Amino acid sequence: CLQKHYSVYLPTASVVICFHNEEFNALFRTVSSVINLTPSHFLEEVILVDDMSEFDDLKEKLEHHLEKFRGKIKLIRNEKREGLIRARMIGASRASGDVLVFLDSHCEVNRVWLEPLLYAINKDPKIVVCPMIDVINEITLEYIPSPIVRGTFDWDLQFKWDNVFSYEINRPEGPAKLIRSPAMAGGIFAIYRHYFNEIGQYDKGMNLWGGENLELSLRIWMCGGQLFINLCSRVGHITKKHTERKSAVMNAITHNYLRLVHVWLDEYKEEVFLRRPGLKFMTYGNISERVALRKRLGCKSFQWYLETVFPELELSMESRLKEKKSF
Ligand code: UD2
Ligand code: MN
Repeated sequence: CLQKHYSVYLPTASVVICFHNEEFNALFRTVSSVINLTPSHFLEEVILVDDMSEFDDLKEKLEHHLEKFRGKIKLIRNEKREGLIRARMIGASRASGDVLVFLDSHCEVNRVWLEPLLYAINKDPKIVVCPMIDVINEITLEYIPSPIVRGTFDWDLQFKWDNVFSYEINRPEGPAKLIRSPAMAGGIFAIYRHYFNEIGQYDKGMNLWGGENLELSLRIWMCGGQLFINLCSRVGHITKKHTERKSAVMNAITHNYLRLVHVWLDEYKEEVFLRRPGLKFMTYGNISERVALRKRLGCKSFQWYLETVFPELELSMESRLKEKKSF
């Protein structure tokens, strides 16, 4: 990766960072690492979206400290808590760079983190690309590089990191830099701004936290795009243990998952209900706009996704028997 030189003629980026009650130092470090380690001709702006934080030092003190980055920073304050999904859409709507780069508010980017992402998108605007996400220890802030992994999930719709097949890395033309990933973790990725709008941004009916990563991953793959991890771009992220999630967040996760299940999983939603039968009878709001979007974009079936992108996701015995019968 270090040998690769990138042209100065790459698209520009708007970096969008949403935060709710973030530690001042973590947020400030995220912003300053972006400003210091991104060549300024690629960085259109950093857009901070304060999702109704209550912490005092995120008010005047933050504005005071951001003064030194004047010209590159836009700070938007939500008037009510929107949740990270709608907050990102608010940030994206104010962006003017060619590419949107989303970051969590407790990250640290590395040298040459952005160029590989822009380079991939410049080649194909329907490529959505994530960096390798390294772990920053929550207590010690030790920086721990991650091994090469790809993003997947199980039928509980839990996102996880999985091994990458060696043929994905060792290509006849040399070691690959882009690894196909069935899903993204959600927090850190780059997408061409017009493409983000064209494929329907996010589901604005999703609340607070959770599920949007999987929804976007399925939408990208099923509707004609591709999702990759670029091994030459590395961003550290403070991984927090969510020991006790508030019940509002738990409710949002269920609500958001149900929305994506009903829009994207077709008959395979039964796999999810098989594991959590209670979900089958729960409400999830109005999804007609998202169903219409899927139709308008002419997206492929979830079966196609399983066969083509993620054949490793195993079906339950019950469904396999059903499949055999219909065969
Ligand atoms: C992961 C993603 C995260 C998001 C989430 C699922 C990474 C590194 N992180 O969880 O980006 O996709 O999965 O939804 O892939 N925030 C708000 N408003 C809220 C809640 C959160 O602005 O109501 C902000 C928060 O301050 C942070 C970001 O959203 O900057 C993500 O939240 P997180 O760090 O709690 O999510 P994480 O890393 O556990
Ligand atoms: Mn995070």
